[in-house]
Amino acid sequence: MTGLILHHYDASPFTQKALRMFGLKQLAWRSVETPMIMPKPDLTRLTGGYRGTPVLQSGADVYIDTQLIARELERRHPRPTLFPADNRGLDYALVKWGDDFFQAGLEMAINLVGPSWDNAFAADREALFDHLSFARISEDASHAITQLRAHCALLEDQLADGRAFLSGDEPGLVDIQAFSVPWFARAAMPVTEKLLARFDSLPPWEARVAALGEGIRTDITAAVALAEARLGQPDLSTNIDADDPLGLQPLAKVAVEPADFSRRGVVEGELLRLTPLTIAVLRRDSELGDIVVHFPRLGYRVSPL
Ligand SMILES: N[C@@H](CCC(=O)N[C@@H](CS)C(=O)NCC(=O)O)C(=O)O
Repeated sequence: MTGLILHHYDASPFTQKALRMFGLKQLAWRSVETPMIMPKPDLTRLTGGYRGTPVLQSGADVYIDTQLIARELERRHPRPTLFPADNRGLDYALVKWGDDFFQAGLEMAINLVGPSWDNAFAADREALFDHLSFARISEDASHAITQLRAHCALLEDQLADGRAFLSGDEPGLVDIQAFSVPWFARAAMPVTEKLLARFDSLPPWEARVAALGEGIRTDITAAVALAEARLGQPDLSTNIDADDPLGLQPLAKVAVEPADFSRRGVVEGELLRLTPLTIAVLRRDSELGDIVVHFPRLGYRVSPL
């Protein structure tokens, strides 16, 4: 069986993106609930060290990051498309805008909700987001809130002509990207309602994106997912872009890690495929056998070992 399995917890804004992708495409998928903090032994057994949320699995293929999850779902299930206005490159580029938007929400949450986090959760997030000084972040609280509001003002502008979705009549990846931050801000921080009170087009648009749903979910255990990884047969072909600036050879030993805003873990393996937009690495796991871990290129660092 090589159906889609998502490793996640629902409170994550990035999980919400994956759920709306399943919803837009009306896909059936299976859910493994992960812990919100380390340790996550089942997830890191599968990924080889990546601990972020969410992670998509299909047999012995593991897809890291919602950017790549979008790409893989679109490849497997092209209709309905995530790109209704045919702006594929631009819409993927907006993933980076989505990350900036998330940063504003994150800094706001650390300020407003952080003081009520229990010690274990606070310590985990401080290690994860080590580019932010938790002790000093309150000095910049108002600034973070202005940034969140500015991003929301862009959405309000885009929706001001009465369109249903950001690109027009149909929902797409760009709506899913943008939706997750106001969703999280409203859910976690009551002050958000007042901050966004003047942005009238946002709530009905948010409701339309939420109404995409999550496709058809079935809960399973991590043991079932790991058993499928053990039985799976990933594609072991190699394909390295001859013009790639890193000049790596097929099966070179590499480490891959996020080069963006959080320390979500390093994965070591043998390089199978490397293109301008994707990375695939083979892990030979003592319990699971051959696992191929796929990453987006944008925002991920590949280092020779
Ligand atoms: N660029 C990644 C970001 C994922 C991310 O930062 N997820 C957060 C959850 S919202 C996370 O990993 N938190 C720590 C954890 O779940 O262990 C993606 O799009 O998937």
